Amino acid sequence: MPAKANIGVVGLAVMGSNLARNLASREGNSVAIYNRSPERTRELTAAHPEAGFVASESIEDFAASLSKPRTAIIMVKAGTPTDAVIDQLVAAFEPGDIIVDGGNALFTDTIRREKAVRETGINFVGAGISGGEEGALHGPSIMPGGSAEAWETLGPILRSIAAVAEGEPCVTHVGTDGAGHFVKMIHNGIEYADMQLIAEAYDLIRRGTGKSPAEIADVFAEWNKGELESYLIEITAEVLRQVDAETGKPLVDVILDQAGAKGTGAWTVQTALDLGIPVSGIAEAVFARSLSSKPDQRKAAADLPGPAATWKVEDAESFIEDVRLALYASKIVAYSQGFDEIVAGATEYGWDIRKGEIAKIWRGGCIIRAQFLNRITEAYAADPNLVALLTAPYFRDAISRAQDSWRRVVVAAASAGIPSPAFSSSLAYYDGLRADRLPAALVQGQRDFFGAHTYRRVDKPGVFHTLWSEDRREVEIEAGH
Ligand code: NBP
Repeated sequence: MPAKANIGVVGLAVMGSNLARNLASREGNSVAIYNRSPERTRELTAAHPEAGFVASESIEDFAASLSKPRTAIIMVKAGTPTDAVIDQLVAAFEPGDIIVDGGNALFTDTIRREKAVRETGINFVGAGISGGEEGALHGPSIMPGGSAEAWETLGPILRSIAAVAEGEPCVTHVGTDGAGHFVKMIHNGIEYADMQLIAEAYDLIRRGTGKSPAEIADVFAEWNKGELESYLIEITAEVLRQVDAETGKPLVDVILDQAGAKGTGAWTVQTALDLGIPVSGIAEAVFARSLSSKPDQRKAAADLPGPAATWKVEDAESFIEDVRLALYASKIVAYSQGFDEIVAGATEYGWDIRKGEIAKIWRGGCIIRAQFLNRITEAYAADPNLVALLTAPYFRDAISRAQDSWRRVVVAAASAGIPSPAFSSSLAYYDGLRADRLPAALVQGQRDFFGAHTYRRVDKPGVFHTLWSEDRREVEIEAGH
């Protein structure tokens, strides 16, 4: 009888295989593996004898190959495949065992699954895992939810495989049931915004200065040495430098300009709408991908009038610096909005999420890893109840430095007819937030006019309705407190 494994992986496509290899490479782990189609299991075992996998071709054998409490990470396609595997594991496992879903589940599915599995006495943990296939192999950022009891067993295992940033593993117990997948969803939403902002910056620089993609790659490489330092800025330089082997053109000019999406950005926005949280930067990023992927509409609209395409800035160097600052300010807005959604989700679902810890575990392994996450951790350490991230002293200063540039860039883009939905919506959000008075007063008036929705007054407490069509008197509906 071979020695039992302390951890198992179910689902051996790219993510599961890499995660299993990562687990096997860490001191003290013995890894059991199982996949629905046994060919994948055999291939992985044969390709990586050094991993010493304990391979099974039935879920029963897989369960029997694990030491107790049995702990298995599911890495299958999100949705019904995940439910199917959970059902199989629940049948094969015992109370006290731990089932981890490491796929990209919708957090409400995780809440539902956790509740159902808990009733059997088995622990269920929804764990967001970010970093793509490279991260899974070398060290992802991991966002586990679930019970404190499950975390006791799982914590050391996940710490052993997570990315390390400044000496600390990029994993923390985020909160109960769906908290981990919720935070992973927000991570992805911020990732959408970050990518769109970078794309807008590239587009404006290219059209405004006439620089080539390779020259703009140098600009991004330079930016990556400063406050914008991040994985996405780094890879942007690499993508822009790439030349297409077939045509000799910059690869970015050969790639069809229709961006795909797998849904986590849309989930972030849908959830934000339910929670009433404005995440306009993220929403514009999701919509920009949708717009790009409407070739028929784009073709039909291609001859609609707009400014001539001959726009060039006078001073390329100062424009590029303006774009850099506009990008930084808009990025602060995207993170601030993302953290607002985390706070609202935590309140709605009863999670005790430590915001500073979330920023910390995003510093390594994941797609949005960035130098400035340290500033977010510091901001929440200084004031755990910070009402809006962008009002923290560091970010307030950064936006003060950036705002003139930000406005110039948005004006230039609008005048030149270049779409910059994420830059401009972030600026509008910023101006909305800091406004002394908003035209929401007029909206309330309209609502009261057609729907008797009432309004409150600036000069006295209470709830009021105006008798618009009769004698235009105001009546008090409820006494103020
Ligand atoms: P896929 O999402 O492509 O799923 C393929 C795996 O699901 C295979 O192991 C397949 O088994 C299994 N599977 C399916 Br499909 N239906 C099944 C069923 N009814 N019962 C049992 N197994 C079933 O794999 P992936 O790209 O490695 O991603 C795995 C998870 O990680 C997903 O939830 C994904 O969203 C998430 N994720 C992916 C990335 C990424 O960069 N790819 C990043 C972060 C998270 P088979 O071999 O028998 O068909």
